[in-house]
Amino acid sequence: MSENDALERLAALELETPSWGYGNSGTRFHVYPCPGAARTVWERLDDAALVHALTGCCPGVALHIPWDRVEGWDELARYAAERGIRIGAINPNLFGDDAYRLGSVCNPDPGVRARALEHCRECIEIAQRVGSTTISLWLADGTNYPGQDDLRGRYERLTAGLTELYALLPAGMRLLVEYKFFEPAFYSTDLPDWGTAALVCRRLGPQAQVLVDTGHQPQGTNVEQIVAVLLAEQLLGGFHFNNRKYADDDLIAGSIDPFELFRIMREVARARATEDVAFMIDQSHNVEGKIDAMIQSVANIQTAYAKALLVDEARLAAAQAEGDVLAAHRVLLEAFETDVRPLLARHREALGIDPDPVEAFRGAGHGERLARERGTASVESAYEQL
Ligand code: RM4
Ligand code: MN
Ligand code: MN
Repeated sequence: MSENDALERLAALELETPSWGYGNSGTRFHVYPCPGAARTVWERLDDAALVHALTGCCPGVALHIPWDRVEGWDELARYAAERGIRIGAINPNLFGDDAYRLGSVCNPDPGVRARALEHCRECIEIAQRVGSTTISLWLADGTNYPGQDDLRGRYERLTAGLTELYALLPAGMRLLVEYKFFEPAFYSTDLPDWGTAALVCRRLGPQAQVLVDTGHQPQGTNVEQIVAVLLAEQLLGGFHFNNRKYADDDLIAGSIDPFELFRIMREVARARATEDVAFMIDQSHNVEGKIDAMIQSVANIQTAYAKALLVDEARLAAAQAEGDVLAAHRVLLEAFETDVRPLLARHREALGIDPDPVEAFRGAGHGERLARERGTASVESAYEQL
């Protein structure tokens, strides 16, 4: 692809950042408060707007309900618009309530299941109020011990609950179904993998699609192959980008394994899928800064995508057809090894932003300013945050 075509495709890539990535978060061991971290949803929107201003490609911010609940949704949507951003995916929270000890939509108690559905209904209403067309659903449902509950019974409750939820979706609204193979449940998870998520989405209908969180796969999983198959089946609804080393670590995207991110973005580039897929970041930074780490993630995803766009498709197809295994592999490596910094600098120049948005954030002293304005919040418990 020519540089100009690559620039055009790059300009079409929009990434949504998560409100929960801007507040204090930690592990179950401790939360180290970050000076200047956002304390309210309004401040989280301010930070998302700053990320957009510095990167030029993050106009959406995802909300988690009830973490981001406000009285006036119209006011919140207006507040976002005034800062040049919009509210993106609405994430129902079906794990942060005592009632959900044994699950939400798969709970053996019909009363708890009804409560979970009512929360989802409210989230759909919120989405409509703030002009969002995406509900992003992750269930923490599962069991910890063999025999704790009936696996088939739970699957029936899952499909019945999501069928009810699907029926509530207005036209034009999508339900993204996220899977994760373990945690918080350690024996079985009700939506453990892409296959189960895809089966459920097929059952529900075209408004339901799978969400691939890059940190939610067992070690060694070929994530790009999952992406390729879901794209082929028109079942890929979106991504939650982050990186992991061991589990659902939520580290900076592309920090541990940039080659994997490149391979994933290559499938996206090959399918020309940037319009139909929601590209979202799902990270929470515990020991690094919040905003610069988010910007670094955005830059890493753009870098991976730019490299993916440079794959010489004609030479690759020829090598594959000839069965020249090494030549085909080397075509991919050639793109991965290309220095795309000049290309990204051109892209950012055209937008009128700094070619290094992380340095721009740091050089302008935003971190120090926010620490002065907001101080350092005291955080009582990790459990109250994420
Ligand atoms: C989960 C999952 C969800 C996210 C929560 C906070 O592991 O990734 O997408 O909303 O964490
Ligand atoms: Mn996620
Ligand atoms: Mn996760």
